[in-house]
Order: sequence, then structure tokens, then C-alpha cells
Amino acid sequence: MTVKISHTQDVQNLFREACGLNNEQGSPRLKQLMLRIVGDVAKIIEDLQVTDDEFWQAVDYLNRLGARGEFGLLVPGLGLEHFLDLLQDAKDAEAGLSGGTPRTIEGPLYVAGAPLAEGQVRMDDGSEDGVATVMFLEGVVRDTQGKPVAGAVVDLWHANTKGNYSYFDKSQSDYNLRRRIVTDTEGRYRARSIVPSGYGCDPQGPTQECLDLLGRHGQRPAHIHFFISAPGHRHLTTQINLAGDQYLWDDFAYATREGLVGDIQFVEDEAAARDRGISAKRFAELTFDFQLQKAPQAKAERRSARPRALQQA
Ligand code: MBD
Ligand code: FE
Repeated sequence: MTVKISHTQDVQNLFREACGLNNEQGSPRLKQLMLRIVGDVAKIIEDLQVTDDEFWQAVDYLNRLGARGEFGLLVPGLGLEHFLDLLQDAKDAEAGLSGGTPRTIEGPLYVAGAPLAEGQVRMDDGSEDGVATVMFLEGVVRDTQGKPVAGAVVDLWHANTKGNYSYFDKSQSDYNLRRRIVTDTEGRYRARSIVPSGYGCDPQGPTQECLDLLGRHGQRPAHIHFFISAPGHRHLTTQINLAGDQYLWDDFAYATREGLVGDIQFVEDEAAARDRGISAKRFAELTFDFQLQKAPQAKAERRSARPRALQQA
């Protein structure tokens, strides 16, 4: 028979005291959340008969996860970041908000403050010249009426050919493959960059350690992240996931969605390449337009206040 005590008055009082419910200081909201979390952890321990060894292993795991800065990586891996999108979609449907490019997860690898350019920019620092395939990316930002949005900020970031992101990968230059592009009078953004490779969790890291025990891989398809914002429009967090990638619909982070698949075209034409100013036989083209919803209120124009990395000058 399983022994259960978490429901008793003594234990409930203990948790209420531990979570600050008996004092007038601190944050009422945090007290509410902590009481629920502590009580639910206790219930899990009882219901699933968690052993001491299992419990302390979990404590050690969370220490290691945090020490490696991978909590924000395990969250999408467990489907929780995608769940937040599904929940917001459901709230939007309830509120009658629809249309526009679908949202999808931000992921843990954004860095604020990327260089700002007008209309077009080169995103790579040339360090993978001759190794990477040059990618010409462009598109138009429109409103839900189909009217181009001039002056929108397209803040985009992606991995290099090794699947690594600058800032987190210190071997890359600051802000490599990260830019903000202001759309021109036709609502257009244009970037010359390199074709990214898919991301894989560090095989030695704590996230992959958990995924291994769940019988799962930690791979993402090649993709490009976007924040798109413009006055009067709802902030959009989304990604283009590249067609043809073996992980397109087998993404460990569940970010690929219908409507977010980029039909990248590889062009084998030396003369066309020369016209484009590159000395390779092969390059890639990707066109992707975005549609922004109207902002229901001013706050909706801005991204969440999620803590994010900021490159130190
Ligand atoms: C990534 O590049 C990413 O986009 C997500 C969601 C998780 C890990 C790495
Ligand atoms: Fe990513």
C-alpha cells in the first residue's frame, strides 16, 4: 500500500509556511505558484513512489542543467515551448484573432542588439567562404489586407554550417549570422547569408542525457529565426524551416509548422553566380513573405520580456 501524507493538514501547513503564505512580505503571485509547485512535487513523489535515489538524482540533474545553461534547451525538447504556442493559438481563436503567418518558438539562442540595416544586408562575416553555400534570402512583410509594411524591423538569426550560433559559439565573430533589417518602401527585406545547417544538442550535455533516456534524438532541421515588429502590428516570433531537411517533420523542438516551410532552391549556374557577385558554381535562393496581424493593443507590438542574452561591446 502506498503511504500518502501530502494532503494532511500538517503537511499543507508546512508547505504554506515554506511558501510564505503566513507572512505579508514578498510576492503574492510567486507564493501562489510556489505553493502549487511544491504541493504537486510532493504528490508526484507519493503517487509515483519516487525513491530517495531518484529524487536526489533529479536535484543533481537540475543543478547540472542550470550550470550548463541548458534549461532553455530542455524546455523546447520536452514540447513545453511549443505548448505555449498552442495555448496562445487557442486563446487567439477564443478572442477571434486569426490570420497572418503562424507563430513558432523562439528557442534559447537569440541575442539582442544585432546590427541594424536598411532594406538589405550581408549577414555572414565571410569566415565560411568556400565552405558554406551562399544564400540569398528575401521577402515582403505585409499586413492582413496584403498591403506591404514599410519600416518593419525583421530581426533574424540562424546557425552556421556546423549548426552553431554566434555568441554561444565563441569561435564565431560577434553577431555573425544575426541582423536586424528595416523593410524598404515596398515592405521588402533582403539578406545575403549562408545556408544554415540543422542544430543538434551537445551529445555530452544534460539535455541530450535526458533525451537519451527518453529514447529520442536532439536534432533540429535547418532553420532561420525571425522576430518581426512594426508599429500598429502584432509582434511575430517565427521561423522558416528548410524543405528537404531530414528532420523537417522530426524536430526535437517541435517548431516546424504548416506554413513555415521554406522552399529553398539550389541554383547550379556559374554565370548566374558571377552576376550575383559570388565565385562559386552553386548558391541558394529562398523567398519567404510574412503577414502580420493588427495589434489588438499597444503591448502586443512588443516581444515578451523573456530574459535574453545581450552581446557586451
Ligand atoms: C535551436 O537552434 C533552436 O532553434 C531551438 C528551438 C532549440 C535549440 C536550438
Ligand atoms: Fe535555432
